[in-house]
Amino acid sequence: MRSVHSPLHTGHAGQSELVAGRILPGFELPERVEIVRAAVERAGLGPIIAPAAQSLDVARRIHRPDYVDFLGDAWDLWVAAGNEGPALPFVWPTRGLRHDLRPAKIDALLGWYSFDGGSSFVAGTWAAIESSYASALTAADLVAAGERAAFSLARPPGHHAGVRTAGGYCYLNNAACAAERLRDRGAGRVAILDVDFHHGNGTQEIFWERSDVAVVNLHGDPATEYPYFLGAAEETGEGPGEGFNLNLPMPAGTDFSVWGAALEVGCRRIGEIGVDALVVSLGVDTYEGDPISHFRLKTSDYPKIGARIAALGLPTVFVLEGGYAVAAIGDNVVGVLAGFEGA
Ligand code: OKP
Ligand code: ZN
Repeated sequence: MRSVHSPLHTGHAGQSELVAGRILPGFELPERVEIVRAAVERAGLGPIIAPAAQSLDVARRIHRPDYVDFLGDAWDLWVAAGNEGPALPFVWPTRGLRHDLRPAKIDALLGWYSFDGGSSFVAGTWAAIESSYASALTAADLVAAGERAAFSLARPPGHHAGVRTAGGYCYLNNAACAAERLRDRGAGRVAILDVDFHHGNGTQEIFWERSDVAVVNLHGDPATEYPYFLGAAEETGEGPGEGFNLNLPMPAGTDFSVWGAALEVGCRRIGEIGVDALVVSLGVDTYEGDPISHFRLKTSDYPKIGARIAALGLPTVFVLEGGYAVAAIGDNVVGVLAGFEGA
C-alpha cells in the first residue's frame, strides 16, 4: 500500500505539555514519524508519496469553522502578545463558568478551544497540522479511487480533537476528516475503528449523533486512564446515532488474549452494521513497552491485528495516532500494515 507523508511535521517540535504537576517536553516527538517512515521503507511496504494540497473545507465541516481558524492563528496571536515559548493553555471554561462569551485574548482562547494542556503550539505547529490533515485526506482519496488501502504516515495525531477542542496532542481530527472524505466520495456508510490505547473522545463526539459514520473504540478504561471523561461502555450514541458508537474499555494490564477478543467483537459489529469503507485510527501505544500507556501487547501481536482488519474485506484508510515507545513504533505500525497486506 502507499503511505502519504510530508516533512512539514518536523516543525512541530519543542512543544511542552502539562503532566503530573510539571511542564515537560512533549512525548509526541518528530522522531516517532521518522522511525515509522524508515520502517515502511525497510519493509518495502510500498511507495511513500506527498499529500496533495487540500482545502480546509472538510475540516470546517467536522470542526467548528472558528476553531479551525483559531488553530491557524494561535501561534501568531501568542507571539503578538509578547510570548516566546510554546503556547500552552492554562485556564478552561469548565462547569460553573460562562460558555457564551468567546474571549478576545490569546491566553483565554487557548483554554476556550482545548480540554487539556496536552496540545501546545510552536512556530511550525499549524503547518504540521495542515500536512497531517492533507495526508489523511489524500490517503482517503486513494482508497476512494479504488486502492485497497492507504496509510497516512503523519503527525500530529487527531483522535482526541473534538468539534471545537484540541487536547491529547491532537488538533484536527484526521481520521474523522478521512471518514467524511470517504462519504463525500460516495461511501454510504463508513466505520472508524480506533485501536489506540486511549479512547478517541474527539471522534466519538464528532459522530455521536450520526448513523453514517459508525465508531468503534478499544481502549483503556476511562475510569483510570486518559482521557477520563469519555469512553465508558454505556456510551452508544444519540438520536440517529444511537447504536452507532461502541466502546470496549479494558483494564490496565490487558494483553492480546483479552484485547484480541475485543477486536473480534468490534470487527463483528462493523460487519453487522454493514459499511462501505473503514478508517483505522492506528495507535500502537497498546504496546507493552509504551511509556504512558498500560496494555501489554507484544510486537508479534500487531500483524494479527492487521490480518483481522483485512478480513473485514473493506477499503481501508490507516491513520497514524499514538505510540510513544519510539524504538518499537516502526516495527509495531509496519506489523499491522504488513499483517493486513499478507492476509
Ligand atoms: C494521545 B494519543 C501522560 C498522561 C497522558 C496525554 C496522553 C495523550 C495520548 N503521563 N497525557 O491517544 O496517543
Ligand atoms: Zn493514545
